[in-house]
Amino acid sequence: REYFQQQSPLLGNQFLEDTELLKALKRVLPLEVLNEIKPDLTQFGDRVVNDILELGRASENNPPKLLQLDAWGRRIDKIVVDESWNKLKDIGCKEGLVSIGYERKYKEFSRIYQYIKIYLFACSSAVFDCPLSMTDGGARLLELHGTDSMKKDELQHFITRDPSQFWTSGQWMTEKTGGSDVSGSETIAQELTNPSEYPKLLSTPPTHKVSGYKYFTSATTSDSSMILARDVDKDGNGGVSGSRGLSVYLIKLRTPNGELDRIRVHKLKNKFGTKAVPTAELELMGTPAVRIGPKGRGVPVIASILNITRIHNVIHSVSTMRRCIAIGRDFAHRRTVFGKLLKDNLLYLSTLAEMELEFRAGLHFLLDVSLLLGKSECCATPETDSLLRILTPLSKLYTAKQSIWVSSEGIELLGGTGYMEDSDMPRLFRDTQVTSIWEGTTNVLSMDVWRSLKNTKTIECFFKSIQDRVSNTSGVNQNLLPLFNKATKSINDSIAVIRSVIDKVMNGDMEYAES
Ligand code: MFK
Ligand code: FAD
Repeated sequence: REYFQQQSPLLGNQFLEDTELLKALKRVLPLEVLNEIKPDLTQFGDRVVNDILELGRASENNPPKLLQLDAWGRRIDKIVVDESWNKLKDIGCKEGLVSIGYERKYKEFSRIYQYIKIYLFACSSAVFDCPLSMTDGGARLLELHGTDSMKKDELQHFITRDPSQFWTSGQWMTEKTGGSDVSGSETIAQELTNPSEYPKLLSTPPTHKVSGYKYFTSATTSDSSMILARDVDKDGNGGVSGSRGLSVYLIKLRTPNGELDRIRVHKLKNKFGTKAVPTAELELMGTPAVRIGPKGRGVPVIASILNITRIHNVIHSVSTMRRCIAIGRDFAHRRTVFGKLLKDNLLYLSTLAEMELEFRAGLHFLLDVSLLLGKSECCATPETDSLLRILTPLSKLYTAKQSIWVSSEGIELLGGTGYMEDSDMPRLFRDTQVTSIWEGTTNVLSMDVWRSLKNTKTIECFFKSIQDRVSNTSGVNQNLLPLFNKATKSINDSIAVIRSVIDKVMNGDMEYAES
């Protein structure tokens, strides 16, 4: 007997099929830029559902392993990753997933081009966007705070398109004492008395050695890392307490023969998601390091990474929403229930529509923040910088929460099969669950939004940008104008309420603030 066989949902070219993306790009990019980058986005839209997706699946199915001891009991602490993971690194490099943002061929629009490529890549790549995001952040940190020799050397390794020269970089802040609050960090940096005794692994000879236990270190197969450490004297004493005693240090993880340089990997984390990304608990054991930026300014210096990786987080969240919807929409054309295809079922469509709304909001948010970042790098004004400062944490915290909801719905869209590992939906859900935790939890980012609002200029820019947008009726369907006007009024009313809250708090009415 022949039994019924359900057709599986299929993914087509992820750029060409994404009609909202094309509309949104027309809004934010000059036509000549869009026309120039379209062929590249089109070829990449194909790759992410072919070879890249296959590599991502292979990485996911062969997660990293830690070999702590060799056959003779010698500590080697080797993290073994599947070959597919290394291939994803090469592809990321050759496709310019970091470099496009620094070549700046399209000036302030380059970030949009770069980030849309990563948006296409993220959900097929087993979260290889994680190491790329930290490398991007590291590159920005070096541009802003690196020495001339770092800009000529290490920065070039981060932004090259030559895989044989490409370095990825980590960002090691979190310790057992805290990830949101790094003030209790125990890792110390001691000035070296004998730098010449250390091999020269970076462009600058090491100035310090760092020692301490880092509790979460993602992409631990990276070539280098930026770490927070507390400056102490040569004997390991003294040091300013709290976060004002911390500085940023750059380390090279391995010696030329591939062995970790005075680093012990104690374990690989057993994670809910991001299974292909090696995340370790490790100990720095006097690892040679070079300070970047001023002593004691570690938090604001490393914030230049955070402000980039938080945008990558937005990319990942929005990409997840889009991928779940793409799978669900295709399925709706293939699955029949109660005599008709799901695509003709209004209740099913209304679920998809709610998901689509969150996705579109997130996509436009992402493009606006990417453009602001591009502007702040190429043609900054006080307004762009103020808006970027508040919209970065806001977009990260909002899209993370929404992508968790959308991907949970995504599982249900496919019914029982959606709950099966090989439908891809559980992986998308698990991988996006972390977006509300790493790079600052929702509460911590809310505090960051609040901190940025303490600057009155930021408040003015923020509300003006919203009001400009809601008063612009061009492109609004005439039939929907009354609804649009109603929404505009409600947004303006909300702004008035928020303003009065901010005023009261700024004037010291803390009782009101707490209530
Ligand atoms: C796939 C996509 C993404 C992939 C991700 C890759 C995996 C990586 C995973 C990670 O999670 S890496 C670790 C991420 N860790 C965090 O995000 C830490 C979360 N905690 C915070 O953000 C806290 O708010 C913070 C550590 C910054 C609090 O530290 P402090 O020392 O109590 O901060 P304080 O006193 O508020 O600020 C110190 C200075 O830094 C101030 O400048 P001034 O000294 O000049 O006044 C602040 O203005 C400045 N600052 C803080 N946050 C800033 C900032 N400046 C610019 N931008 C910011 N975001
Ligand atoms: P805590 O800071 O202890 O937070 C616990 C709870 O308290 C949270 O709900 C939080 O929202 C809440 N909270 C904290 N402060 C406040 C406040 N002021 N007001 C209200 N509520 C508050 N870190 C790195 O440095 N490098 C990495 O590569 C890295 N990779 C990671 C990979 C994964 C998969 C994960 C899960 C984490 C990774 N982290 C990494 C760590 C991550 O950044 C931290 O877990 C995160 O910042 C939260 O810190 P915590 O775990 O110490 O939680």
